[in-house]
Amino acid sequence: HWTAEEKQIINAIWSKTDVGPTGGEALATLLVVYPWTQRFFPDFGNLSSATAICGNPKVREHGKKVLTAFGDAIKNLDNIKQTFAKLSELHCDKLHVDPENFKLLGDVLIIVLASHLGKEFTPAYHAAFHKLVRVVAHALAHRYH
Ligand code: ZNH
Repeated sequence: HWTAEEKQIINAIWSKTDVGPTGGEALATLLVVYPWTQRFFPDFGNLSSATAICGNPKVREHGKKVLTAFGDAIKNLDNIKQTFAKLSELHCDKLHVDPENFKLLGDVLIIVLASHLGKEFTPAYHAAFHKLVRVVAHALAHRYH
C-alpha cells in the first residue's frame, strides 16, 4: 500500500538519518514533552530536567535501539506487521506500554527529522513519513487488538 514516490521519499529520509543521535534526540524529546512517558523507564536514572534527560546515556542508548528497530520497518515496508509481531507482544504483554505512546513517539520523530532536514522536508515528505509512523504504531499495537 505504498506508492513508488512514498517509498523513494522514506528511503531518502532514512539514508540521511543517523540512528544513534536521532534516536537519542527523539526519545529525549518524548520524555521532556510528554513527561508521563518517563514512568516506563524507572531504571534510567536522572530524568529530573530537560538537560538531565538530553544528557542521559541510557536515554541515548535506548533511543538508538528504538530507531534501529524502526529502520527494520523501513527495510520491510510491505511487511511491517510481521516484522513487528514480536515487538508488539513485548510492548503489550510485558511492558504494558499504552499504544497512544507509539503515536506520540512517531510525531516527535517527525519533528526531529524535519528540524534536521530543513527545507528538504517538504509537505510530501511529511505526508509519506507521517503515514509510515502511523503504520509502525499500528503494527506495534497489533497485539492489543
Ligand atoms: Zn519500545 C524496548 C522498539 C516505542 C517503551 N522497544 C524496546 C526494544 C525495542 C523497542 C527494539 C528492545 C527490545 C528488546 O530488548 O528485545 N519501541 C520500539 C519501537 C517503537 C517503540 C520501534 C516505536 C516506533 N517503546 C516505545 C514507546 C515506549 C516504549 C513509545 C514508551 C513510552 N520499549 C519501551 C520499554 C522498553 C522497550 C520500557 C524496555 C526497556 C528496557 O530495556 O528495560
